[in-house]
Amino acid sequence: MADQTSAAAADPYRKLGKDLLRNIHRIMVKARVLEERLIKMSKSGDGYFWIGGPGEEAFNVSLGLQVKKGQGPEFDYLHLHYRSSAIVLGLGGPVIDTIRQMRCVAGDPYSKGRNFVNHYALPKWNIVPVSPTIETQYSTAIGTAIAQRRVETDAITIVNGGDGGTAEGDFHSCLVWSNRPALTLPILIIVINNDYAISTAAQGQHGERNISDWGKVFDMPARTVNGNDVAQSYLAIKEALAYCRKERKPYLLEARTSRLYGHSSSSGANRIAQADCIAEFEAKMSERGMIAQEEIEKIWQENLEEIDKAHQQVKTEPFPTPESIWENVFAGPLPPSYPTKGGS
Ligand SMILES: Cc1ncc(C[n+]2csc(CCOP(=O)(O)OP(=O)(O)O)c2C)c(N)n1
Repeated sequence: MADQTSAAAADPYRKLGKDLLRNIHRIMVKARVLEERLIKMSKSGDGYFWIGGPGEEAFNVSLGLQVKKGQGPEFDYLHLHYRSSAIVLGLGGPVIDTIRQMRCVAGDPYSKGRNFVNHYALPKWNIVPVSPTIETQYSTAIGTAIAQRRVETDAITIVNGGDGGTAEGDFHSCLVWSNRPALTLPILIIVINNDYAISTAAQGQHGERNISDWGKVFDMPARTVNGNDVAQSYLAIKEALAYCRKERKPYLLEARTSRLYGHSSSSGANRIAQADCIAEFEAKMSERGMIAQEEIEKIWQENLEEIDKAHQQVKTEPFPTPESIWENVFAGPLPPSYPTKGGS
């Protein structure tokens, strides 16, 4: 009996508690329903290219909920990649704005209808523009982290990206710059390892056993976790954030996840038989009596209705005008001397 009681007390799911877990679950479902709608839009011609994060919800929602969100160096900076919708929903971002970016309407607040879907940019929450060029976010992260060393704050810089991209120099620049003893940087360096870079399998690239092993070179804290597991993800993120906030040093966190619809619409975006973090989470919550089957079904239904409504709304919204291409760019309109179509 005593053993059973101590086992229950040690259970990370019980430690996190029913209210938090139910909140995480609701946002994970929202993220999945949103991504599946985006895929449908891409396939039905109601949007264009799709790339996103189905399979990363357990880790990403757990992260989004723990960010210190706001604008300026006293808040966390986010240098994200294109599979981060569940992080933004975890922060409280509305689903309709991602649908706006998918349909490329003028009201898309992240790029005014000009960028790929899931390419967020949001000054009010320090979300630095997501780049389709992979891995550059690990370089820009250095800049905001240096700024955060110059002010009295516990805020940090958070960067995420994929396993394939770690072959590029930007990831290693981030490790080098954040570990200089003269000015260590408060960066949570995240790598989401889904085993593939488009169609290149991990064995085709990685000689290191774990990507987190790169941390050994710098004698920095580093860990690999099961990113499909909510409790493991949430607690690992909590520990890593606390370390970076207090020590003003970097932490390398690798999360192993699924990639449930393949790389992008370019590879078909069809469902793949891999571990599904939401199904696994629902089973764990049910086993512990934290949620009933009817409630689970209701949450899926409510989210479907919310997405439907948002999608219908976005279909009524205008596309950007051709002239607006010159808005929000560093360069002004073309000089009069520039040869235009049919001109000299
Ligand atoms: C600098 C650069 N090189 C190549 C590409 C083409 N590209 C787009 S996504 C991708 C794979 C990235 O794989 P990974 O880093 O594992 O992230 P995942 O897509 O699996 O999340 C590549 C090579 C690119 N966008 N940018």
